[in-house]
Amino acid sequence: MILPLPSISACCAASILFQFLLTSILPLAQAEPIRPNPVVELAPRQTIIPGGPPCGQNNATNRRCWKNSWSVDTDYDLTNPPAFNTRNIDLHITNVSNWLGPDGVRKPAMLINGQFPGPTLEADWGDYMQVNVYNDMQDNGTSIHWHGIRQFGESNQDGVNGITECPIPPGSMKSYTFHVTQYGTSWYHSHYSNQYGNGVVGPLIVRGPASANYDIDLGPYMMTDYYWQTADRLTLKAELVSNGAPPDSDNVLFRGKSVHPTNRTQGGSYDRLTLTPGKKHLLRLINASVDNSLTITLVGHNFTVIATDLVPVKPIVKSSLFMAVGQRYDVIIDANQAVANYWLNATLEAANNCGRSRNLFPAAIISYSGASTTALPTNKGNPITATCAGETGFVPIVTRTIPASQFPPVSNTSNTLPVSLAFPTPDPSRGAIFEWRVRNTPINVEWDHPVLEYILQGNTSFPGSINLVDLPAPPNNANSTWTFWIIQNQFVLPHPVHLHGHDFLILGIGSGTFNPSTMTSQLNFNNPTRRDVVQMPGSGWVVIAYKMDNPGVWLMHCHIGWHAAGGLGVQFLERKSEIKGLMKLDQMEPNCNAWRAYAPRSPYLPKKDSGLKRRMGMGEMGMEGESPVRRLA
Ligand SMILES: *[C@@H]1O[C@H](CO)[C@@H](O)[C@H](O)[C@H]1NC(C)=O
Ligand SMILES: *[C@@H]1O[C@H](CO)[C@@H](O)[C@H](O)[C@H]1NC(C)=O
Ligand SMILES: *[C@@H]1O[C@H](CO)[C@@H](O)[C@H](O)[C@H]1NC(C)=O
Ligand SMILES: *[C@@H]1O[C@H](CO)[C@@H](O)[C@H](O)[C@H]1NC(C)=O
Ligand SMILES: *[C@@H]1O[C@H](CO)[C@@H](O)[C@H](O)[C@H]1NC(C)=O
Ligand SMILES: *[C@@H]1O[C@H](CO)[C@@H](O)[C@H](O)[C@H]1NC(C)=O
Ligand SMILES: *[C@@H]1O[C@H](CO)[C@@H](O)[C@H](O)[C@H]1NC(C)=O
Ligand SMILES: *[C@@H]1O[C@H](CO)[C@@H](O)[C@H](O)[C@H]1NC(C)=O
Ligand SMILES: *[C@@H]1O[C@H](CO)[C@@H](O)[C@H](O)[C@H]1NC(C)=O
Ligand SMILES: *[C@@H]1O[C@H](CO)[C@@H](O)[C@H](O)[C@H]1NC(C)=O
Ligand SMILES: [Cu+2]
Repeated sequence: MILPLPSISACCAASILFQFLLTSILPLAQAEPIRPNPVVELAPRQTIIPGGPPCGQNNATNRRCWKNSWSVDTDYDLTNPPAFNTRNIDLHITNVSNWLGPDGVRKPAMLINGQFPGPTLEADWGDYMQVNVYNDMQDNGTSIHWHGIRQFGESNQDGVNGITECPIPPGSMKSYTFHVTQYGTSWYHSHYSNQYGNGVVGPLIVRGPASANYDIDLGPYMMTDYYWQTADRLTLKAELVSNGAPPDSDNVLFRGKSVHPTNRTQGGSYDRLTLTPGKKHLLRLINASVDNSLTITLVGHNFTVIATDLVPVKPIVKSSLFMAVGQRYDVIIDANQAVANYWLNATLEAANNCGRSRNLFPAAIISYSGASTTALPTNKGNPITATCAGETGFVPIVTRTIPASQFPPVSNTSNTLPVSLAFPTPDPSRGAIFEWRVRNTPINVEWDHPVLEYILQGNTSFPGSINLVDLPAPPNNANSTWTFWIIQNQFVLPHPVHLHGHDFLILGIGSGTFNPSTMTSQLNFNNPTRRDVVQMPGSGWVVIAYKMDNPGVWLMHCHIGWHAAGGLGVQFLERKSEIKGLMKLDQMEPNCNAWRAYAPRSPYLPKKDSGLKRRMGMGEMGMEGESPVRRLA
């Protein structure tokens, strides 16, 4: 099971041969582990001279610097430290039917290495990661996405089943190998339907420079909504129009912990994070929710934001922070108050427009070292009124400015992506369902025929149902061409929109309908907020732009699990003629073949070939007595 380190190119010819022998000798029907090889050769290792010129060591008073030559000012899209290390990690995904959750309630769960959240993946800026994902479940495929990782030239490592790969079938293993060309805080999660809502999720942090000094890196601080029923069952409830709003979460967890929402004696405990008095602490906030957006406050303290998703920004002080699903903030907390315990509160918007929880006061404890380690904070703080509006006004350190003249001509509507809601009844026995559409299409990807396999086969007959936008090649393949998208929300609910493979510039956000012929002056082309998730307002619009410099296929979707499962996604095929030359697409074939051999044996597959892809009969007899809904979330 142990692979040789994929360190430098010399290793790889032998290991490709080994791979070939392995996959050709072993019958796929036995679902033997599939082990694709590293795809991109590593740059030579660089010697680090401690304290050497020109920037200096990264230390508490010099966080802007990194490894002598690199700093927070380095344009990471153009250059980043060569691979100093290869990070090898094994992730085993299991299905546990009677798991004792952190709040004292037993429930079915899917865990990574036996834990929830999964282990924190850690790397240094520029490292090469090799993550071996073992599917140790009986009845689901899986597919792990490294949220926010640019996957530059490595689209086939993005981990999106039906787009960049086939799902990994039960009993198989897949090695993901990729570079981390940016630094900061992110997370990884399953992209197999709503599997991440069952627990297949964990933090991913990449150490690098920072735009402000801090003393202590406290690591990831993941907050997530939490449900006692499985995501598979909840997805079926959430889709039904007759059920109204999606299910309330049973709890909100902080670093995987919380008290029981209604009965403190039943179990569970508040998460406690310790601060050192007088020191500045880096905390990496992650909203890994399925549905609930949270506004975070810390009694008696402010947050100094230094990064939005993976983009370092000029430090900005906030007394509260709204976090949409999938968003991250690196913040510095100054422990300059009295030694005591303080509440960290998450407040949800009251009208249920961005989620609701049975836990009415989700909270964790921030405890100064020296304070009681058991007492609860005494100061309840002042309640805030939370909204569903995203934070704005951040200024990225590495600037991006677009010539306004590049913005598509007025009256050009081909760059508009209307997002709408429909209520079809594809299956009369269940009634009307919520169907989310982009460009009037609910995305429905083909697990057994991912887009990159179309590219491998030279097949451009993409079905309309996969909602693929084949972007025209930029003139002369220039890396500096921007593509612009007006995302127009035709319904009252906001959506956190996430793009793979790129950080986008948020040129503007507003209410009502964006009219390009009269409203272009409202857009900011001069280094606006840049990130990989934007909160699009209900009945409003957002205009984004990204640079067409990353050949591959990139999903853009709502990060609310129920909405993505209900079709809210579109995918961009970028510079398709260059993809085959950049990555070894044939490496996906053993896994795809194993998946195609497995699928007919699954009690839940294949799905009925309607818009919903639901299979009746046998599929209804699973753990939750339900069947799959849609292939992508
Ligand atoms: C941090 O690094 C800077 C620049 O290399 C150096 O001048 C300073 O003395 C270092 N500080 C500490 C506390 O080591
Ligand atoms: C709270 O939980 C305890 C321990 O499980 C149980 O004995 C008690 O009946 C519960 N109280 C309520 C009001 O449900
Ligand atoms: C996470 O995002 C969801 C959806 O946007 C939101 O409802 C929830 O309040 C967020 N959670 C936090 C802790 O910010
Ligand atoms: C938090 O920020 C506000 C507004 O900038 C300021 O008035 C307040 O003093 C700050 N609080 C702390 C504890 O630094
Ligand atoms: C913070 O959470 C605690 C515990 O749930 C609660 O008592 C307090 O009222 C909350 N404070 C705010 C400002 O939400
Ligand atoms: C809209 O813009 C695209 C590219 O930006 C261009 O190919 C197309 O011809 C334009 N259409 C109209 C109607 O101007
Ligand atoms: C191309 O893909 C389409 C849709 O999956 C399929 O029907 C067709 O047979 C494929 N063509 C070739 C030449 O493989
Ligand atoms: C675009 O960037 C790639 C990768 O850095 C480089 O190989 C290529 O030459 C660039 N293309 C142009 C036209 O500059
Ligand atoms: C999880 O375990 C239950 C009970 O053993 C089983 O019914 C279900 O099919 C399993 N699910 C997966 C994804 O393996
Ligand atoms: C995954 O397994 C669960 C049972 O654990 C089942 O309800 C669900 O339908 C399965 N999903 C797929 C797409 O196989
Ligand atoms: Cu949504």
